Amino acid sequence: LGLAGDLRTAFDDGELEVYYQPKVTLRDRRLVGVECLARWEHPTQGAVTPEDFVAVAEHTGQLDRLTEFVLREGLRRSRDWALGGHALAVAVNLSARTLIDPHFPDRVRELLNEYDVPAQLLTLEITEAGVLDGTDRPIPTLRRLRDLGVRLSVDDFGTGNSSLAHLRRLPVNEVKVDRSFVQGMATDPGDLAIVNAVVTLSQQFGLAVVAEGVESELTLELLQDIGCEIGQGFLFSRPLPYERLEAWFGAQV
Ligand code: G
Ligand code: G
Ligand code: NA
Ligand code: MN
Repeated sequence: LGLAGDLRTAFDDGELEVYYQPKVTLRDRRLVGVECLARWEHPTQGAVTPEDFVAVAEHTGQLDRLTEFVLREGLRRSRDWALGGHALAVAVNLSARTLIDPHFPDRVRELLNEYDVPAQLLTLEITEAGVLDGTDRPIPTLRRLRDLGVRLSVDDFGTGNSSLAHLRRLPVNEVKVDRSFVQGMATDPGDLAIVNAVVTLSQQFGLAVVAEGVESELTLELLQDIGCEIGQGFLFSRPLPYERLEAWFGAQV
């Protein structure tokens, strides 16, 4: 596959970039953090989707490099914001196989030290399917990350076949309700019921809940009625290059 070699060059030539999507309070749209999302603009093929290049990275031994690149970018921005007087929480997506890498927690600890960012400002997002793979293999890594003080979030929640009961046994801090349910909740009573159930139970377990894929004012109102506190979606902002994120944030205050 041509993309494999191209990805190697992409790292060296700066074709990879990180975009930042705001997470906001649903009550007053205050910025509470950003999700880091990798982007690759291929010189001839144009934008390659993250699904595609994450798969290429996994199959060509470049996954650690990709993850470290995104972590470094996010931590650098977080540190810069702290120097400017604001704490910026950053969230980075992990692949399932990173969760079974016994060296990963040490790498995270080293990077937090290098960038001098408090662990509490870093959230690692793991998909429900990745963390609940039917085995307990990811749990030691999750525990070690938690012991560092890093926050853990279960992404795309509701799409896997794990139960809310299983969620309670995981050492995680946050649940992100999958955007398919959030997008459907204004028109489909079943989706509304699912979002309601996930939000209510997560709160009873002491977990933060983020609704992803908030695209309309009506959805926002429904989420407020349910008591969901944090959201992310095109209604607030698309993922943005760092300079535009700063402008977006500047316009808020
Ligand atoms: O940004 P976008 O919606 O196109 O992202 C598509 C998918 O790619 C999402 O599921 C997102 O979590 C994933 N993704 C984006 N950046 C990264 C990354 O740096 N690492 C991993 N593993 N997945 C990522
Ligand atoms: O799987 P994950 O949650 O990491 O996916 C993140 C992706 O979701 C990003 O690539 C982002 O572009 C996309 N996304 C974020 N907000 C919205 C939204 O409101 N609507 C849609 N359709 N996609 C969104
Ligand atoms: Na994510
Ligand atoms: Mn998601």
